[in-house]
Amino acid sequence: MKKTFLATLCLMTGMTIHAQNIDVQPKPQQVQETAETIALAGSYQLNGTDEANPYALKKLKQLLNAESSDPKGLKVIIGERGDKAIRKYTKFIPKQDEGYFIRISPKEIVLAGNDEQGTFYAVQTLKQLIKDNQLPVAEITDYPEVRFRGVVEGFYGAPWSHEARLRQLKFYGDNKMNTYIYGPKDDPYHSSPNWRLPYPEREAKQLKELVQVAKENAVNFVWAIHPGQDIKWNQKDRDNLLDKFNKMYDLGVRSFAVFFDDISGEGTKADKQAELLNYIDEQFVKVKKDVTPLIMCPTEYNKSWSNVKGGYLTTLGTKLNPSIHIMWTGDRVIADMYEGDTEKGGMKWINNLIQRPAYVWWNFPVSDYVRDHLLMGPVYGNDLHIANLMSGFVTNPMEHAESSLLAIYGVASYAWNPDEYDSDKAWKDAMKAVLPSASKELEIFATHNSDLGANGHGYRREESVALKPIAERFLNEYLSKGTYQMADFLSLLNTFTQMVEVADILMTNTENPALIAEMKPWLIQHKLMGELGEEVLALTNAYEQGKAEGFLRKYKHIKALQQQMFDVDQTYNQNPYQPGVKTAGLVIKPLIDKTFAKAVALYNEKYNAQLDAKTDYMPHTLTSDVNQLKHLPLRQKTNRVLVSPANEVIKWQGKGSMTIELDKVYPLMTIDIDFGKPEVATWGVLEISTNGKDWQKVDFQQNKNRIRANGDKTPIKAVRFSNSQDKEQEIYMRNFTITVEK
Ligand code: LOG
Repeated sequence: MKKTFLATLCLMTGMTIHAQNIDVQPKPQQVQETAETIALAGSYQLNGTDEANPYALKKLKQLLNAESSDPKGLKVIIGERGDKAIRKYTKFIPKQDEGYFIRISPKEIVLAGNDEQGTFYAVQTLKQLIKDNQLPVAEITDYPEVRFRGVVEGFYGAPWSHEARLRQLKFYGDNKMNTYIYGPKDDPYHSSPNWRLPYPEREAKQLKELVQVAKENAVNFVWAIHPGQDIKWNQKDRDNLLDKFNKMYDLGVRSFAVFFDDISGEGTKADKQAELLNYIDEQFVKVKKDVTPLIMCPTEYNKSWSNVKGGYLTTLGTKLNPSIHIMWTGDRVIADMYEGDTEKGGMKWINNLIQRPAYVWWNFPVSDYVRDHLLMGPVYGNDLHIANLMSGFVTNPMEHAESSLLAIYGVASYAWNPDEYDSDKAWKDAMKAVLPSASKELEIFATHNSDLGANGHGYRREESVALKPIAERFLNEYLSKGTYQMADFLSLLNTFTQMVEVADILMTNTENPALIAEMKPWLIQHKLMGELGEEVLALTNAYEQGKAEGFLRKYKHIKALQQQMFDVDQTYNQNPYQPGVKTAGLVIKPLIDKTFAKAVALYNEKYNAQLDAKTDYMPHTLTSDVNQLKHLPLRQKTNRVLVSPANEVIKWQGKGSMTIELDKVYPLMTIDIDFGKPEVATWGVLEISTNGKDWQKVDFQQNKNRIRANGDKTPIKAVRFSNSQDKEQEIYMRNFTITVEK
């Protein structure tokens, strides 16, 4: 009501108001609109077509369905600063890179970019303005606050498919992201030792296509190389690198990056890295002329891994040519960005050291260290007022390309206009963009699939936010008094039923098959979790009503559901890192498990029974004074206990140790270790203990990187591995498996 009144008032007085009806994502910097709309004419007199950005023009023609110009049609003027057709509007065009000005009036439509990129974005905005064949009479002045916005395909695990990438590039164009950095860790031609080799024909052809499609969507395709693990600091490897870059150049690539993350040894030297980058800058970038400034990812790419006194970052800061961007993941590997200061941390801290604004590599929603989780929650946590402290902001996504689009959309919105960023709105709009036919169902699923669970990096996300207070109240009352409020019971029941419903609806959705295929294991698990919740509530109810038989019936069904969930966990998504399928782990699963345990305890007491209330849990523990080890999850597979592998280099300080304590004493079969290094025997000591207190050293054989100790069925309660010396060791946690007899 109020809105209509205001709008009418505006129309009568010719006054304009801030965006009310216009709903464009990322949110434009300035919108002036009236309540008036114009109907799309069907025929258009196109002006500026000979000078305007051809890709923008192509999109415009598709959008208006106007292949050719009609002198009697509605006047549409398109172009960028300097073009004849839009000269009259120059003073309205914002001076910012990629900025644009749009005017929609009954007389004409003006799409004026500050540069070619800007014109393209003007068309993208126009596309979002069309509703029911109408356009609002309005003016928009817009530009991004962060210069480079996009995605770094930089995770470990299966690289995205060619089809997935094509779809991504279009999505970036639609959402005004201008950067795609290609750097999947598991592409052998990106990393050691094969970075020196050219791509085989098929891959080369696909990359060429990606570069072209990126161009059509106003996205810079940046090809990254990851040579640090085995690079030699000599002319030969310089030539190898430039040969490779030249091959990529021939495929059309005009933007390049060099990554030195997650390496150890010679390759980590700052002065050598800087020399190489400057060499590429001078011998390649500056020579080619049409190549954009280099991007590099340092070895000390986050504060917790950097040793300021060691001088690594300062060396890069002083030696690297000023045009070269330096990437940064924040205070930790997985971290959110904030202003900070030069003393303690944050953007100001790093910028001071590297003498330029950092190029942010945001490690969300990447899930390569929590592969059993799907991260579909909203984008939040980054400061909204630090755009001027960064040169770029790219997100590292999940190996699940479609599912990552929710977060990518949020990042697109954040990086364009951070001051106006609305996390919840961007998240909901993303779901409408990704799965319009079932966005509500997707929202419910995503609400419960946001957190990462306990993990080595300590990064967590909110989950099941609306349900949390209800779950807490229910649990408090039920655990302490065995009672609950009916209203809470009913809202929990409603939530569980909804989980079942949305899982079914999404599983059969055909609108976005790639998305549904990625989500499938989690949808199956989600449905089971909903059913489990329903039945656990029914169990509490049966107890309360004194129905012992009904209780036992529900109990049996619950056990069967738990078994099915375990089977799903053991069957789907069986990667060697964090295999399995976890869902709703932050609020809902603990709620269900604790309620179940309490109901069973009440029953056992009343009927003097001994029903087992165990839900799945990890009975063994890992402790360590090595920071990067202490949060690594354990896994149990029949008769084996394993430490989850980590992707990055682990700095194992002198005298540091790691202990795995089992729930009880078992006969030891073998201990298998792979630290990715051959010389472990010179510093490492392996010990076992029958009681967790007294230790006995065990011998092991080493074959290249693999270590094995035979247990001869010695009874063990705990295993310990220590760095016996004072010197820090750099290792990879590839494998640590204790096999026992069960
Ligand atoms: C890697 C990255 C990986 C991410 C999350 C950077 C700069 N490098 O710990 O490839 O996807 O963390 O696991 C990294 O973040 N290493």
